[in-house]
Amino acid sequence: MALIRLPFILLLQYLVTVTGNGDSAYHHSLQKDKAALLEFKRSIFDPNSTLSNWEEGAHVCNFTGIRCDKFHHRVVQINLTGSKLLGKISPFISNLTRLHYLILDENHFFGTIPPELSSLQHLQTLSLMKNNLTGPIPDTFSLLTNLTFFSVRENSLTGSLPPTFFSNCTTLGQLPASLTNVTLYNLDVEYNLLSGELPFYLVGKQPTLVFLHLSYNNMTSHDSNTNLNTFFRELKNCTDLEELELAGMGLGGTLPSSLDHPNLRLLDLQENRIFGSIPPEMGNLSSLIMLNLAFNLLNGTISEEVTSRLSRDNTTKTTKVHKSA
Ligand SMILES: *[C@@H]1O[C@H](CO)[C@@H](O)[C@H](O)[C@H]1NC(C)=O
Ligand SMILES: *[C@@H]1O[C@H](CO)[C@@H](O)[C@H](O)[C@H]1NC(C)=O
Ligand SMILES: *[C@@H]1O[C@H](CO)[C@@H](O)[C@H](O)[C@H]1NC(C)=O
Ligand SMILES: *[C@@H]1O[C@H](CO)[C@@H](O)[C@H](O)[C@H]1NC(C)=O
Ligand SMILES: *[C@@H]1O[C@H](CO)[C@@H](O)[C@H](O)[C@H]1NC(C)=O
Ligand SMILES: *[C@@H]1O[C@H](CO)[C@@H](O)[C@H](O)[C@H]1NC(C)=O
Ligand SMILES: *[C@@H]1O[C@H](CO)[C@@H](O)[C@H](O)[C@H]1NC(C)=O
Ligand SMILES: *[C@@H]1O[C@H](CO)[C@@H](O)[C@H](O)[C@H]1NC(C)=O
Ligand SMILES: *[C@@H]1O[C@H](CO)[C@@H](O)[C@H](O)[C@H]1NC(C)=O
Ligand SMILES: *[C@@H]1O[C@H](CO)[C@@H](O)[C@H](O)[C@H]1NC(C)=O
Ligand SMILES: *[C@@H]1O[C@H](CO)[C@@H](O)[C@H](O)[C@H]1NC(C)=O
Ligand SMILES: CC(=O)N[C@H]1CO[C@H](CO)[C@@H](O)[C@@H]1O
Repeated sequence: MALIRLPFILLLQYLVTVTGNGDSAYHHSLQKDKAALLEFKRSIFDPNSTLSNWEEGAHVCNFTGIRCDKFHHRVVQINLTGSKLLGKISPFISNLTRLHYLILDENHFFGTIPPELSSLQHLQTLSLMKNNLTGPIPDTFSLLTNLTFFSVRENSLTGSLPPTFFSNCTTLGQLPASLTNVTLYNLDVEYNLLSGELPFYLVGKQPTLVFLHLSYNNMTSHDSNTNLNTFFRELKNCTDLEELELAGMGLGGTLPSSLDHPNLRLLDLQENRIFGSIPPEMGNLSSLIMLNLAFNLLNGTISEEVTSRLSRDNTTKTTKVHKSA
């Protein structure tokens, strides 16, 4: 009998062991998420006690600003918008490997963006707007292939947009099919100190862009700030584009003669050094409701095609077009 029973007992043991491991694996991961959040908390000053329930004794899925998946296995969201937090963003956040949303808008985070965040493979939204962050956007962010929403507007970031940003395919020669599905639709880096050339390489590879906001940085156009056509040519691939903001950068060049974005509603090019005339083809932008070309070096007149298109909406600003003698 003993000989017959033995395999059965072994089998039972095996099943118990496997099940036990599964549960404790999740428990272990959630404990790691919690430890990372407590570490994150240690590096910030929290004058409004927003994080007062972030304690060893509490359940991590009950922490203010935190959301777990429905099974309470892992933390998937951090949203601490407008919480008056002051401090550095701890690299320990990168241990929350199931995170989908990281939103720290409207706080007083300073220091650099930890490059370690690039290990958050599931990240879809990364929003750090209205803080005091400095330094570059880490090169390694090209690894965040599931990102759809990226905003760092209103910080003090420097450097240029990394050439491989969101499109780690330079080594493959051509765009792999999987990457054409990368659905980055919002890229907003406005009001920083970013320099370098307008990211023409990026827009060609991100056909899903809907909002592209680059205004008030220190970028230049192609050929030592004389050629806007390279950028606009690559931008043609972004057929879903609705908003393009490139204001306040002293960009040099002429307006492209053809702009074919059927959904473009907003085009803000004010405060640049764009010269030449305004092509009548601008009137073909059938969805355009806001065009701002103020404070440039444009001459000539705005054709009727353009004005009639835009007169539907009184927020349109095509004013201050310099007329040469
Ligand atoms: C900060 O705390 C005060 C009083 O406790 C509260 O009235 C206020 O809404 C809090 N502000 C934020 C941003 O949480
Ligand atoms: C979360 O907090 C509520 C009360 O605030 C409590 O009823 C619930 O059991 C807590 N959840 C966990 C998982 O601890
Ligand atoms: C994040 O929190 C803010 C303030 O509570 C809220 O307005 C916003 O909708 C939240 N964002 C997401 C994606 O849940
Ligand atoms: C950024 O830092 C400056 C100076 O340190 C401070 O005056 C300003 O209030 C800070 N802004 C934010 C959004 O924290
Ligand atoms: C990325 O997103 C796709 C589509 O939503 C999903 O199938 C895939 O599992 C995601 N990858 C990661 C690492 O989250
Ligand atoms: C591109 O991805 C490969 C592996 O997927 C990685 O080894 C390499 O470092 C990435 N390159 C950049 C610039 O992120
Ligand atoms: C890319 O999108 C196409 C069509 O939307 C879909 O058939 C395909 O499975 C997607 N590929 C990946 C890797 O998600
Ligand atoms: C833009 O799209 C065209 C045609 O779809 C394609 O040939 C070209 O390679 C794309 N540009 C980039 C930079 O991917
Ligand atoms: C802007 O960029 C130019 C070179 O393109 C550089 O000389 C200048 O210092 C930059 N200004 C700032 C404020 O970064
Ligand atoms: C506009 O300026 C260009 C040179 O920048 C000149 O060639 C052209 O004749 C001017 N057009 C008008 C209408 O003044
Ligand atoms: C624009 O039009 C709206 C309603 O059509 C009106 O309420 C608003 O006062 C107008 N603004 C200006 C600047 O004329
Ligand atoms: C387990 C693990 O990944 N721990 C890492 C958490 O994040 C810190 C800071 O990046 C790393 O030093 C740990 O190795």
